[in-house]
Order: sequence, then structure tokens, then C-alpha cells
Amino acid sequence: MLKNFYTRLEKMEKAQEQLLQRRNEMREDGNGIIDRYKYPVLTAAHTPLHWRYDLNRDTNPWLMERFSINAVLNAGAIKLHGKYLVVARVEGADRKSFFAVAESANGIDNFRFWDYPVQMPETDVPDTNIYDMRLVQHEDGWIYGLFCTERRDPAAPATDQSAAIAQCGIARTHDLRQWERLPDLKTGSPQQRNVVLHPEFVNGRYALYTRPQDKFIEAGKGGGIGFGLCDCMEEAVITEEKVIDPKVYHTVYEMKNGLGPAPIRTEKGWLHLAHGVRNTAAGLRYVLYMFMTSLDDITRVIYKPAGYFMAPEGDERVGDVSNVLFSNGWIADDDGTVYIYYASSDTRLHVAVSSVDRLLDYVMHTAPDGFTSAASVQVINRIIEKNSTSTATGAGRITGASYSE
Ligand code: M1P
Repeated sequence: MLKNFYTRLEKMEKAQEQLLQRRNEMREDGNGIIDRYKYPVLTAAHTPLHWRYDLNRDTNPWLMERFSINAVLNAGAIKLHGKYLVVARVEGADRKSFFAVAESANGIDNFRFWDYPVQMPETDVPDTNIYDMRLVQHEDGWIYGLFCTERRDPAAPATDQSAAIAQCGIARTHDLRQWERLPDLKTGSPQQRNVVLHPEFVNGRYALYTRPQDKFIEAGKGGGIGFGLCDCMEEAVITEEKVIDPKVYHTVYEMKNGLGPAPIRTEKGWLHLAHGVRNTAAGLRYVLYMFMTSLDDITRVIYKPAGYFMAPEGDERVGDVSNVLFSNGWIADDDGTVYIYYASSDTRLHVAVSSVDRLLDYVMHTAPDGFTSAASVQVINRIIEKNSTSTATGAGRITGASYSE
């Protein structure tokens, strides 16, 4: 038994080290807008063995897993002191999520969790479950982490053990190690998820993107991306919430949507990444889409390409909650590279890479949704027309068969 303990432990350590040291490779099938990487950057298997196993052979002679990790997903992201850091949502086999920081030197591979997960301080009403942190380096000097705090609905009868209330939890830090918990955000909405702090003051006030919702899953009369201002973060209250990006019939955000990470400031406007949800016969489908808001009025959407920016592909399609892509973290590097951290099917975390220039080109030069099939065909026809008249290299290549009498 003793021999077996050490042999297995050695094997497990070796296998994990190989996983952590594996170089990631850019896939070669990019669409010009983004490049995906071959391997997920974080999975349950990346979590430290010393979180999951009691490594003392006297108290754990079978080398049993004492705490199982189910998934590593939706991560906030930030670059600090030259390191690419993600605050991942780690979910145990007990279904509870918590936050844990993992760091990498290049943003695409060799992510390693810090020794301890984040011990998030509580408010007076303890959180049952916390998840999906948006990290924001605010111009007030703090790094804020806004996340979803979920608790059982106190009004639900004992027969209903699934009714929950989601609200926005707020914490701040300077180093991702020591966190100061602030009171939860107060808004008029019975449910609030996907709340994001804008990195700059707006008229001296804190600006937040919200997602008002009537029920825990169903948006009801809410469901768009909202916006509101508050005077301070120590007692954050939004009295007026305005929807700036509503859900719309027969789009990829027909059922609900929510902002992803905090927007990136560019010289043309604020770049936003969001998720849109629609219902299908196979259940909800979550995809990512982008839009841009004006620098003068951050509530005004000035560009919004039709449809999705990224949707689940290949292995990404399957997991605990299949057919889901979700992103709440990206990093715009000094050289213009943008690292997009996205989770697939609520199971694992990936990275895709683009640049501010490419994203601006995508957002500003991709046709907006025409909301009808006929409008979509017109967009294609305009592209074909351009290709048949253009003399630029690479164009004028219309080789398909055409109908003639
Ligand atoms: O399961 C998909 C996602 O569902 C929720 O997102 P939303 O609030 O937009 O419905 C969140 O629980 C999210 O964590 C999860 O990935």
C-alpha cells in the first residue's frame, strides 16, 4: 500500500507537470478576426494536487481524492507586473464555485494556479455560490472584482429548493491576494448577473453595465445590457437603469444577453464583448458577439456586426452545459494584442488571440444585422459585386457555376 501510494503520487505529479508545461499552439484555421489555440489554458486537471489530495500517507493511505474539482471556467483577466493573470471560476464536485488566480508569463500557456484559492470575504448575508468575476483596473486606483453572488430565494417554499436570487457582489484589491468585500450592488432588478464596472469615471461617477432580469434563468421583461451610474462603490446604488443593448427577436441575443469583460478603450470607441443567448430544441445556445460604443456617450452603440463573433466549435460544444461559449475576461496588451479568455460549455477555459486593429476592423466593417433573410442576401450580394469589379490581388475570383438559359 505504501509503495503504491508513492508510485501513484509520482505518476500523478509527473502527468500534471507535463500538462502544465505543455506548449500551446495557435490553430491554423483562423478566420482573420481571431486565432484560437489548440489546447484549453485551464481545466479541472490543472488545479493543484495539494488542493484535492491529502498527501500524507498516514491519514490518506489510499491516496484518495478528498476534494474533487468539476470544472474551471469563466475567468476575469488582467495583466499585472508583466504577468497574465486570470481569476477563474473553479467549481467543485459539490457544485460550489470559488475564485482562484492562475498566472502565465505569455498569456497562452503554462498557466499555474497560486497555492491557495481566493478566500472571498462575505457580507452579512453569506453567499451560497459566487462566480464569473469581471476584473477592472479602475482609474480610482483599485482593482475591482464584480461577480455574481447567488443565494436561495428566502420567499421560496420548502418544496422549492432551486429558486435562487442572483445579485452583484463587489470586492476590491491591489494585488488579487487581499480582497476587501463591499456591500452588494443595489438596483431595482429582482435578479442581477453579468454586472461590469466601466474603467473610467463618467461625470465623476462610477458607471456600471448591468443585466436586469426577472427570474434566475428567464429574462422576463429584463434581459438586455443595462447601464447605470452610482456615486460610490462603498455603498453602490443604481437608481436609474437604462438598457443600451436590448434583446431582439430572431437574433443570437433573442432570449437574453450580458456584457463580458470591461470594454477596451480605442481611438474609435469602446470595444465590447458580450454573450447572447437564444433557445433551441436542444436547449439554450450561448455565443459571443461584439459592439462598439461612442467615446462621447458611452451608452450609444455606434457599431454592431450582425450575428456572433465566436460560437462553440468542435470539442467546445460539449460539456456540463453544452453549446455554450462565455467570456468575462480579456487583456489588451501594450503592443495591441488582445487575449480573449473564453470558456466552453461551462467546463474549461480557452484563449483566442486578436488585436485591437483587427477587432476594430471587424466591428466597423462587418455589416450590421438587417433582421431579415432578404437583408442578409443583400449583404452577400454587395460582397460578390465588390469581388467581381475589384482588380486588387486576391479578388475577382468568382469561379462558381451560374445559371443561364
Ligand atoms: O450556463 C451558461 C451561463 O449561464 C449564466 O449566464 P447568464 O446569466 O447570461 O444566463 C451564468 O451562470 C454563466 O456562469 C454560465 O456560463
